[in-house]
Amino acid sequence: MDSKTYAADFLDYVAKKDPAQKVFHQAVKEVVSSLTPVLQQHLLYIKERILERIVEPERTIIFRVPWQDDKGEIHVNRGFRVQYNSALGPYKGGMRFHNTVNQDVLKFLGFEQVFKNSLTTLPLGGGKGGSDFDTRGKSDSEVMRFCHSFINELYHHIGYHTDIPAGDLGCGAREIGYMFGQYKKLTNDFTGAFTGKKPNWGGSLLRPEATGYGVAYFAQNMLKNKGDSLEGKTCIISGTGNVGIYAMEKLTLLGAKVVGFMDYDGSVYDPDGIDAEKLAFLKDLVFVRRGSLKEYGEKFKHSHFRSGKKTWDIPCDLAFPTACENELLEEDAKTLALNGCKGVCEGSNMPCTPQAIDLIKEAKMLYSPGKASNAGGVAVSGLEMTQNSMRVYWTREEVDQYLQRIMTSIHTNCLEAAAQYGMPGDYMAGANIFGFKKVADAMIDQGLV
Ligand code: 2IT
Repeated sequence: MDSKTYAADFLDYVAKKDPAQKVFHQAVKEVVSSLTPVLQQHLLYIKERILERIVEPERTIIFRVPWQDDKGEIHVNRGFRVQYNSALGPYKGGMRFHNTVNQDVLKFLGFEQVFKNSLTTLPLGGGKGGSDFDTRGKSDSEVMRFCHSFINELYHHIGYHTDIPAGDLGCGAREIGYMFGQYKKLTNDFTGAFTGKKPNWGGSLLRPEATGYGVAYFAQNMLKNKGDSLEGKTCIISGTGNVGIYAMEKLTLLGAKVVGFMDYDGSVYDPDGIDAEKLAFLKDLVFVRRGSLKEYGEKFKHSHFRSGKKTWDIPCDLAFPTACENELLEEDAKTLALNGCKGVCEGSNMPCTPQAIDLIKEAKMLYSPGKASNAGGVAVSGLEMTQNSMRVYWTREEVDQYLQRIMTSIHTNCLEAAAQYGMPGDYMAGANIFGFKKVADAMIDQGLV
């Protein structure tokens, strides 16, 4: 069978099966586009119908989440957990609490997670969950009541050897704490059934920093492979959440100069670059006071806030999208290319649109897909599980060493897989191929289940 025709027919089949799930289709297409040479060489994957099996979550749980606000009003949200693939280990992946959450978004995120987790080299299956509940504007007690209600149903379906949720957009240590508390109450069992816990009751040091640090390590590896380094490189970043802020911190520590970043309201251009003092201010502004970046622009000389503007027109050597899916469009990629940008390293999941990716590749920029360069977060979640199993705590330095080693392995594995299948230097192809093969082979070993 011709693998190109098979892949095209397969994408048609996926689109017809769930016509409304557009972001999910985008994620599937991105993976399958890299797999033609793999399918050609390993017809067993076609015979075993691995693609048809791998796009279907093993199980999806959808449930009612009723909760009361501080005034006593009753609200109903929808809860989800997509238990995507357990060929390599228990389902593992974050929870997104945001009003844009629906089954389409969680299937895309869960699908990505399967390959990302495979890339980490750790024994992790893939899953994702969440709710259309928006944590923004809610009090702590409202968030607690919501999280408890959410777990009143979900506790039946998760567990230390089954499915281990963590955070994602709108779900941080506070939400993990409330969910863990209720899980423990209902099961009477103190186990590492969640990651992203606070370090004083089972969390791993460096988990909050891990995704952002990992992105910086991955960029460092990409440049090193070209005989270059981060030293003196100007960088721009998009989101100013956990991923963005800690990417800025590590990039700065590694000698780069972060000159632009943004939030929902606009972006900051700081030609002098961020430093330790400015980062401390930013962390307090974003994590503690939840204020606007406007304050940064007013406080630091030479920097200014650009209301309503994205960050991508700020000239840079490297760009790091770290906010959400489809945040970097074709026209943004064009601007980056015109400004001489040398690489785009994804910190969020699927931030570049397919058209933007084509343009980035045509312009011969380095490009790393999120499932490779943002895998540091879930990798340290895996290390949190290991520490919980052993009932030990590792130091920051120990976790950081593991993280660096894992990011280097992911980088090497991507390059080797891409070269092996005739696409040298293509990190996207390499990530998809390496991630896919490991899961596919395990599925074949385990039979039709
Ligand atoms: O997208 C991701 O990799 C995450 N939200 C983290 C998942 C995890 O289990 O730590």
